[in-house]
Amino acid sequence: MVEISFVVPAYNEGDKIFDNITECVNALTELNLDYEMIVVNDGSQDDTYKEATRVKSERVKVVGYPDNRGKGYAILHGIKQAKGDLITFFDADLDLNPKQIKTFIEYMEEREADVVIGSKRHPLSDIDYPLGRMFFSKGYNLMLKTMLGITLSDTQVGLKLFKKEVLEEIAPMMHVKRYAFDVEILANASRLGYRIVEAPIVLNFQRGMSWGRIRVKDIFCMAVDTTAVAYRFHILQEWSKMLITVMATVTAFLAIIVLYKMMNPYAFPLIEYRILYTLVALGIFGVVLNLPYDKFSERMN
Ligand SMILES: Nc1nc2c(ncn2[C@@H]2O[C@H](COP(=O)(O)OP(=O)(O)OP(=O)(O)O)[C@@H](O)[C@H]2O)c(=O)[nH]1
Ligand SMILES: [Mg+2]
Repeated sequence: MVEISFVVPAYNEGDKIFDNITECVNALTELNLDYEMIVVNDGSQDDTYKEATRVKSERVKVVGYPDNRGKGYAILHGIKQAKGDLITFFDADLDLNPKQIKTFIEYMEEREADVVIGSKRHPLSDIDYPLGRMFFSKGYNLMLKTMLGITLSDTQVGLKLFKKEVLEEIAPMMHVKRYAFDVEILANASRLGYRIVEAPIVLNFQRGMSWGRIRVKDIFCMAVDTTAVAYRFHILQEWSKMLITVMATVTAFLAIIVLYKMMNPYAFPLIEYRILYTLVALGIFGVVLNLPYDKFSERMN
């Protein structure tokens, strides 16, 4: 049994992956950790897989599959093969120095945490990160607070440490495989009563362009995926299917009355248009809230 497994998702990281894994191996050896590293090639179109396998270390295992399925899917794939008592998600671009895991392990022990996540907003963090991204991250965090009641200051940092049993319980429940993966894991961990603690990080943004690899489409998909997570957490749990069916039926019935009244102005003289419109609008609102956002987001992914 190894002490700690590093799961490293990698997508089109061919130009850096050899150097980055080598740097990781050196850093973790220096820390004297009993570790394994599972690099998951997430259907890269470049030579990520070939470059990663150039690293000759019995502690490094490179796995993968042909099609790109998203960071979350890659991590779940890696977790299945992990043998450590602790499991770390670690981004391959090395925005974060792997040695920081030492602080995370200390935080886990000292604060009796089940999960330790890095936070750009921790008072002890040292951040070199584009302003636009910082702004976006703050906005996203506000969205999480409103929609999911998540009070963590930052869910998106590419270094997270979990006790194995947390992931054993949560991994089979995961729906999101791409954009809101971290949020879904943390929301589940918190719902199940696991203790999540935030740790400081030193972050050096490595991607040249100020927005890194994030595109407008990614921001849109992230909002959809996050809505899907919130949908599963609140609406799905609180509203029964029967209520949705009744609401849709009543709304359809009222809409028919409105149409009928439009064609026959003297029909139902006691029922006012105002009331009918309000009820139909409320009904539509209720039905829209209950649309299967999770199916939609799965298809987008
Ligand atoms: N963008 C992206 N990254 C993936 C994917 N699958 C795995 N990854 C890996 O997930 C990690 C995080 O992805 P990044 O593109 O760095 O995401 P980010 O850190 O939010 O964005 P940047 O600031 O541009 O680095 C990296 O190790 C990627 O190689 C994928 O489908 N898309
Ligand atoms: Mg990155």
